[in-house]
Amino acid sequence: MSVTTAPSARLEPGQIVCPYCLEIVVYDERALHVRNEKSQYERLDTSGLTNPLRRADVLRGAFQLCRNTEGISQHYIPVPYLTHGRPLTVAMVGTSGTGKSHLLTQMVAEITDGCLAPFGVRWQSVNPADHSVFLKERVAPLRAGEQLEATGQTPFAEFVEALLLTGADGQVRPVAFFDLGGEDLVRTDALLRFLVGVDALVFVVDPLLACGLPQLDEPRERYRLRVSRSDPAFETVLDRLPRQGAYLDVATALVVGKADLLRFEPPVDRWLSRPSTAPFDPRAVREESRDVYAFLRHHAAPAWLRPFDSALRCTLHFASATGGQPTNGRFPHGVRSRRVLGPLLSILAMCGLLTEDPAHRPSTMGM
Ligand SMILES: Nc1nc2c(ncn2[C@@H]2O[C@H](COP(=O)(O)OP(=O)(O)OP(=O)(O)O)[C@@H](O)[C@H]2O)c(=O)[nH]1
Ligand SMILES: [Mg+2]
Ligand SMILES: [Zn+2]
Repeated sequence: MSVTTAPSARLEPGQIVCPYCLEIVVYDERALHVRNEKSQYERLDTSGLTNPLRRADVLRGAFQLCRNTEGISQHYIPVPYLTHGRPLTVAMVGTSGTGKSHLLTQMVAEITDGCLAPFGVRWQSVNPADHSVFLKERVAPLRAGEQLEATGQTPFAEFVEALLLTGADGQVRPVAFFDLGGEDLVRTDALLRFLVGVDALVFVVDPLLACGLPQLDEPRERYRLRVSRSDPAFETVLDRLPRQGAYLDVATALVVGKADLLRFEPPVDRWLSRPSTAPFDPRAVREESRDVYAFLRHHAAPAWLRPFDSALRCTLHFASATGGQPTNGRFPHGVRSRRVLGPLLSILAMCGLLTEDPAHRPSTMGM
């Protein structure tokens, strides 16, 4: 029985939920805008766009003004997000410093490196200008060994990157990633309203906060951290989301991040050294989920597993975004991610993007 219905459940063909205010939006050429060099939005008059190639190119970089501004500031949605099928929104969850931004950056970097191709998934950007900013400001510095800055607080929760993914069945879906700072994720006001319409969640467990293992004491002291019984961002987000009866019906991945810190610890060592191989293997995902579950049961307080206990569909993963610890804001030995694609593949599988035949889309997956 449904207690609260997610907005996407009420949609008719052609309708999309605004990723920001959750009102239903229909593509409307009279509300289009383009961004000028000063990053201001200007009205776009499409009546003169008679050349089909130029028209397609202009629309690819255009935005639609969302008509709803009740309790929320004026916002614009990229046109390709509205014109390529049902979007999939993904939010990173975890308290400040757990490694959400590094993990997301490496996931996107692997997608744009073509790592989803063996799984039958192709990509294109949703907005070419925003995508190139993401590559320039996040992917390139991180790959050059620079640590990314903490995500600051924001008055408006915007997705940081969005890609058009063509699934194995040939269907295109816009996939948008939200990456808020940990401090914003514990807010209970309108800023986090977008979470109510989110399709997938990636909960990032920081082993420095979750696991009392003695080999983590040295880095824990260096960062002045303490082992905690739970993550406040997990709690707030889980509390905010609508449920299907007792459970959240949102594709969920729980990731033990910074797994390089645990690389000598069985079974983490075994998983970290395994490359992700195509085709997608649900059995291997179940095995890894079981190992992560057992690992957290043994080394962390029970509340760290709450996302798994709360979600109908949840897989568990070990991943390292950087492959090692930073020193003075840099990764002196370079940055080498491990298994960052695993949680993303699992979410894409849960949302049907890895299945060639739509009739065989998985409705449930996980343990
Ligand atoms: N050892 C190790 N450190 C990591 C890894 N990923 C991130 N870090 C470090 O963890 C710290 C926080 O990383 P962020 O990605 O900024 O964390 P965040 O969750 O986005 O934090 P907020 O934006 O403040 O919410 C930084 O010092 C990173 O260098 C990893 O895979 N391994
Ligand atoms: Mg961040
Ligand atoms: Zn809106």
